[in-house]
Amino acid sequence: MFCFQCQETAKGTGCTIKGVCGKTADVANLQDLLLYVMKGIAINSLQARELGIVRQDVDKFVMEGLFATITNANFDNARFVALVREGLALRDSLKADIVKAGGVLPANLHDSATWTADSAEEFDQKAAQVGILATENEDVRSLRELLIYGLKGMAAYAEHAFALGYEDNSIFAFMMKGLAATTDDSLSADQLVALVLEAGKYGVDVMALLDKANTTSYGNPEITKVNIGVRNNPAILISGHDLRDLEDLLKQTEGTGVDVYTHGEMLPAHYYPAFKKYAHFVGNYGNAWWKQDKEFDSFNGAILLTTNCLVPPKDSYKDRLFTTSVVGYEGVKHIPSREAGKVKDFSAVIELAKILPAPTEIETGEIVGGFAHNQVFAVADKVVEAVKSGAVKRFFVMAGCDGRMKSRDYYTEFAKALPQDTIILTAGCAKYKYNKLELGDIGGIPRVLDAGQCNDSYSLAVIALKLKEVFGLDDVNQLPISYNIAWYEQKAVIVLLALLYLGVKNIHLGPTLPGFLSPNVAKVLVENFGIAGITTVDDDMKIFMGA
Ligand code: SF4
Ligand code: SF3
Repeated sequence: MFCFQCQETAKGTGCTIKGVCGKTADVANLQDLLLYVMKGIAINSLQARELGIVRQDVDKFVMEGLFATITNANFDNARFVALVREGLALRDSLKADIVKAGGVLPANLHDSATWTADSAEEFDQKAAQVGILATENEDVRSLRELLIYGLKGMAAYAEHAFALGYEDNSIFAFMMKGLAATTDDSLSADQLVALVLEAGKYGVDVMALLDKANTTSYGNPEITKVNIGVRNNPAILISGHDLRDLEDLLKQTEGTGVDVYTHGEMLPAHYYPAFKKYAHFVGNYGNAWWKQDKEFDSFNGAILLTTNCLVPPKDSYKDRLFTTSVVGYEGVKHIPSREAGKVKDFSAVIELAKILPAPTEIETGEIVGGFAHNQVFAVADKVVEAVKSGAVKRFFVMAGCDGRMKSRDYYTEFAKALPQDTIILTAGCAKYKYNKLELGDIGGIPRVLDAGQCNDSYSLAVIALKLKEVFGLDDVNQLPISYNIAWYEQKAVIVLLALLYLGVKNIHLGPTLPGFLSPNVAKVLVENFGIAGITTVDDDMKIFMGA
């Protein structure tokens, strides 16, 4: 195996024996093979699209397949074997459609579009030849992988929008174009860089689509105090990013005596008006994903993982854990997908929850959030006035991911060290590094404004663009906003590419720069966009505050 897609990759260069995340070599290899098969599908899909053939089943397969290979989403060997088989069959039926429509399949089709097999042994053999290291030139490899990771993040957000009935053919078409491009040896490094930046455009589009899907379905997030204590009822803990799953679960638990709590990235669900009406939607339990090995233990009840980040479960709670959608783990019960027009059936989760004890309290109090674009615009006058009067000197966008590494304590210390006249704008699970600190407020504006999940980083960009307009500036970089972003997995990659597309410069990325950036590709990002890493809190503070 070789995988270097996340921030915790071994030695900062690549996991080669087993993933730091717990992914086995078998699963890593099958994920590589699935990606290879999807590249072949993409090549055929581009030709089919030219003939006017757009197959939703194919687009959906690629979207879900990309999502399934995201860090901490799926560790289930058998699931990937099945997906590879399904992918090969879909690819061949797409080819048949092309021929039926009068198209001629090119004689020199890439191997990914022609290779076929059926047995797990053949899959293993092929997987060993088509991984990341099969691309020998390190800069081409770096750019191809950067593009693929952007596509994975894009696919994740597209999937959430899709679950709510929102889709955009141009986003699917770009996924196919991007995947196919990673098989094209004739592309120059400059052409690959252009594709990576184009991914940023579709990153903006997909986050805008998801924002529309979420706010149309559930209303605009509003300022909300979220309880972090517990009640004395049996309960279900729901984690991940899928709001549709939450909606189905809340409806099915109503009146059953089972409470529902959020964990990790599901916390922002409390900010939506549509979910506030459920009296049994009690609060948020615990912190970011990587603390689940302890927090799932003390929660005592049933747990539902709707998306990443799943950590290989401990035996102490494995029997109480359920996965759904693209998430999977061998030996953990899986809730099947929703049939068209129906709700997902969570009765197995609910029935188990009923016979389990109530959660053990691990903290008490409240956290405040709900500052997505609409809510911030509602208090825009106050914000603008605070900037004009000098009460607010600078905003710090500290969105992104949390993770296990001790070096991430930097973000807690950075938040504490920020001058009192600064405000943190956050989104994603990165917030857990400072959202329980008492950082106070400035004239009633909290010093930590949480816009929501990682995909709601879009909201932060919308807010920045609005401020640019209000202050009559030509360039978003003239605003008193600094970007100190934490990353872990591939959704953060598409958020980063989206920010670059919107023209944001001088983003600091930590706790370490991606291992998949070759020195030359890193140089391109530094020279063109001012991307930088982090150093110490003191030194970085001087840079950010212009001292
Ligand atoms: Fe390693 Fe991260 Fe890949 Fe897991 S996802 S195998 S930790 S690089
Ligand atoms: Fe967190 Fe996985 Fe990235 Fe959605 S839950 S931000 S790490």
